[in-house]
Amino acid sequence: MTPQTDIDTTRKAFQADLAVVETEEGLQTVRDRYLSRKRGAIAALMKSMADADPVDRPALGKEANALKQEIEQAITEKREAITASTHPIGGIDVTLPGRELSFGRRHPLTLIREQVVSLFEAMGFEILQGPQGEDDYHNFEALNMPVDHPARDMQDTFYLEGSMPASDPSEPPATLLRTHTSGMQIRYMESHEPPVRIIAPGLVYRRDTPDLTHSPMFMQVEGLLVGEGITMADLKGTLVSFLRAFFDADTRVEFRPSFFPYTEPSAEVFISCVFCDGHGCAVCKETGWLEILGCGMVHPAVFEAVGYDPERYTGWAFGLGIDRVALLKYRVEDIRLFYSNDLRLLEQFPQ
Ligand code: 2NL
Repeated sequence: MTPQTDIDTTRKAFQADLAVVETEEGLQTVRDRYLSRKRGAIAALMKSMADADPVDRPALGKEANALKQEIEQAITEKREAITASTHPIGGIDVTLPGRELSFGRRHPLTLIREQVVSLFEAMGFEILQGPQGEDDYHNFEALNMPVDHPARDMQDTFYLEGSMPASDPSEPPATLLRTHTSGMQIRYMESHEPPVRIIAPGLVYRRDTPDLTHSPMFMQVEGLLVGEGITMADLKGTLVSFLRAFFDADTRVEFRPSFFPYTEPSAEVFISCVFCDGHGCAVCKETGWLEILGCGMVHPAVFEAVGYDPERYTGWAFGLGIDRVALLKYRVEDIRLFYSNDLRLLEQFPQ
């Protein structure tokens, strides 16, 4: 082969190679094949000049140089064409997926609270909100828990140092962190005549040593219904409907006698275990039942305290631990996880 034919074949080969290039990586491979200083086809051509007739050498050298420039030019143009097609706007590839935004999510306790609240809202209950700092009267006294009641013990209740001034000057100052949300319901009854249908969700505080099932701050929902002719049948009907709507349509519900100072009679409510359907498992400790809430008929002393005539009105109330329901529903093993602000936990709950 003469150097002249080498030049012609190299040009043809390059044009064929370039024609099928589609990516920047492919273009780089072709560039190396022809322009690499050591292994490139042009470098080989230049070397072969040594074998050419000295008379032809200048012309051939010129032609080989021209081919080199031609190849450089073609590669530059091709590179621009590739860039333009993959990054149409100022070198930005608008076809790439965007960076994912990280959205805030609702806390698992908020999710459960919202579900509970919306089921009672659908039954016509009104939602109450109130302060977490309470006075002794609304947290204990009005709820038939006299001064010597054990729940009032320093061991069980967080008392505030000094005392927090009330936002409303006609209210007594807060002296403790509420141990249940009942204070809001007492206030409501003080200012409203029956019928009463209210639900009071919120954070409450008790002096417990934290462990798997205890946290000094936890969330509660209390419900209260007062009217004329209200009986325990109303309590049972409403709670069974709620529990079947919240857990499962064929959840079995059992009311077992209990004691609370503010209700008489009182009951603890159990549901058939949502994990084993009552057959017995680790969650229900082989009993087939899960304790889910406490309830009862409002004690006449509570009605006396808020100025309702206990001969005329009767009512029922319940208290439900949101944390406990969330632990069961989401199968979280440690209540403290709900208060540790760990995103690895918080990102897991269906919104
Ligand atoms: C439980 C028990 C209960 C109530 C809360 C209540 C409120 C008023 C009057 C009467 Cl204003 N009762 N609340 C009644 C019975 C039980 O909670 O085990 N909670 C986790």
